[in-house]
Amino acid sequence: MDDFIAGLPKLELHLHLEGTLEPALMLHLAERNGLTLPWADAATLTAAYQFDCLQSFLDLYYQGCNVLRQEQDFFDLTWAYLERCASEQVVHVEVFFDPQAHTSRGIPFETVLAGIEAALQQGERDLGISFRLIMSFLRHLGEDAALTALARTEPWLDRIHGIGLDSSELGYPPEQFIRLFARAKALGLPLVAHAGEEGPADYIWQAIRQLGVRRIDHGVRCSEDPDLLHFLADTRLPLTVCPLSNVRLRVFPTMADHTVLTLLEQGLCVTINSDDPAYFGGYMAANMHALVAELGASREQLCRLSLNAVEASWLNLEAKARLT
Ligand code: ES4
Ligand code: ZN
Repeated sequence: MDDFIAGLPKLELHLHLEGTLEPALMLHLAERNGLTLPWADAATLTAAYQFDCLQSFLDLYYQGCNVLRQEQDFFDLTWAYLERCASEQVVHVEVFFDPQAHTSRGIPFETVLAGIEAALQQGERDLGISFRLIMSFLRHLGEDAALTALARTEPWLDRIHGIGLDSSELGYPPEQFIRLFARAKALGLPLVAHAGEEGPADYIWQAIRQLGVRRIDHGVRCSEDPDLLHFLADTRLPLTVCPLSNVRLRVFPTMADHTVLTLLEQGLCVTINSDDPAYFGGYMAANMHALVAELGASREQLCRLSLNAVEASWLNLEAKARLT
């Protein structure tokens, strides 16, 4: 099974680049930028990765972002992730970045975009990994801040392939972001949103009906609403599920409780993704290994999960055909 997982072509559709910041790189960038972190070494930092909910993780995630200052930092972050992808046979990635987590600290948007994009282009050229780049908005900062951020990035939007919505979910339902998503749609951008991770099934409905998303990030709480399950099975509107993330953030008590294979067997277009792998204990292959070890996932199910990711991706038809 190890060889099977290693060789299976994979696509990653739910990944926060800032969540790939490994402890060693965080410490290295802190030193390079003359910053002092509260953690002396990688072991101490890793020991701090004990989360009891989404917010406890986000507090650390935004602290980690603080070491990202120069274009080279964003390049190094993205390049390290792509090298990891190449080593795991990940052939296509659709990745998020959180511009507001950087512009709010005085880092220019151009700096962030230039570093990330240069690494993605080098990855396509030298590693053969195709990509899409999704600009995500932080729901805890509210819709007006997101609209301002979107307006400021309009000069660069031809280099952005989609719009997402992430950060603290409870108390920030999708219906608070209707104007933001209408504006992004008018600009011609594909839309996705995190929904139904900690929030209820109704947040998934809101994202679909009121924001017009073409994919839901997480979405695992759809199991609580039979009508929604039927809708997702009928329409094949994809869910980008992140098993290790869900267990680390206690969306499910243990991996044995995870419902992703049930959703797969119910005919939903579910995919496997790593979310914030530096914080949650593993990249794509580790997520697949966990499904095999704890849920008894078969080779055929892993193949179907990869094929779902091809279907759910924003690749053109010709590229999809090459992967199937
Ligand atoms: C995130 Cl796991 C998760 N959920 C919501 N927002 C996020 N940003 C980074 N990781
Ligand atoms: Zn996420």
